[in-house]
Amino acid sequence: MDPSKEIILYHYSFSPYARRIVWYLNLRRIPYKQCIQPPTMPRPDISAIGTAYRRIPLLSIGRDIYLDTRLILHKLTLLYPPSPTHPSPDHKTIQKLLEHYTIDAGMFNRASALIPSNTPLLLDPKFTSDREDYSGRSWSKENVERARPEALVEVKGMFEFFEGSVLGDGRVWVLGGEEGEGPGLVDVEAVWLFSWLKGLKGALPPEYISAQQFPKTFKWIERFDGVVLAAMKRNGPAQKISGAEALNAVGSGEWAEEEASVDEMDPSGLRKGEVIELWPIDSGFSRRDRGRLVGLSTSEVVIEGRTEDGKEVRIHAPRHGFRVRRPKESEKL
Ligand SMILES: N[C@@H](CCC(=O)N[C@@H](CS)C(=O)NCC(=O)O)C(=O)O
Repeated sequence: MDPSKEIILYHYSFSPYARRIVWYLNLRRIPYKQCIQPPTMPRPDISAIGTAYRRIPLLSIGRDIYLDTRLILHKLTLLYPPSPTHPSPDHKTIQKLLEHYTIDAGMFNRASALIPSNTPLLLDPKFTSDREDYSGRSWSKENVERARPEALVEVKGMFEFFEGSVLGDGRVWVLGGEEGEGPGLVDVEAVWLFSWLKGLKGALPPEYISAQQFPKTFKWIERFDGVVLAAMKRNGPAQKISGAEALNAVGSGEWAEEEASVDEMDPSGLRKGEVIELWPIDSGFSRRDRGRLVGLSTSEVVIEGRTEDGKEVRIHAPRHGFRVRRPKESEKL
């Protein structure tokens, strides 16, 4: 790895979103370091590199900081095109549709509603009040239990869709292929919620959702988990670094990519160089990033930021799922 463009993943191990990135990096043999974060706020290592974003994971490459797994996966695919060193059997169209299905169509929210209400974390008021700030909804025991039946029905529908349609002809991976070829990004997009729920004790009632009813889907999850485990063994664990080390690497890093441009035709009317705010609109919306606009397109918004020790960074967010606007007059600093 070029030390000036070091990849650092900020995450905690039980985040299903972070696993999308961990798996992808390992399957494609892309070296990275990890800066482990606490499961709840505050996260001073992250604010130190210049962003108010609270969701996990987050990735820095040199002094570029990428928010949201959708943009992270997209950037990694661009920065590491398929090659013998970084193999990748990918299919953009299906991958994009699966990304919308698992994230935007609400499957993640349904899956997270299956975390059993007696899980130690859900009994910890520090955790539940943190997640209320993140999601804007109540995480009380009653609410968690009330949401469960409907979520179970939706999740069973997801199993049925995979068992009958996606994997219905007995294929090994979502796009077919041979077992030895390994899974692609498409499988990562498809499997992460299944794999999470399968490993989450008490999430799936066996009389309703199990390998008996969904043999192909369960086999595919096990196949995928096995390949990822083997890849992680082969690559060895990513080096863990402290927040101070991560801050130093970001501040002394190179730009991972050239400065983007601002689309003059963008209906927002925003112009390069003006101060704007950006924040996610589906969760983690109470915290906003503010900085000079550097890049704006249909796929991405980029602003300038500063690390806590004054080094310039660029913060990249996907356009989809984020709001971008001029700060209101009353809110200007
Ligand atoms: N759309 C985001 C969602 C990320 C997300 O919701 N991550 C969860 C962890 S799995 C999170 O940030 N939870 C609240 C927290 O950890 O503060 C992405 O694709 O990265």
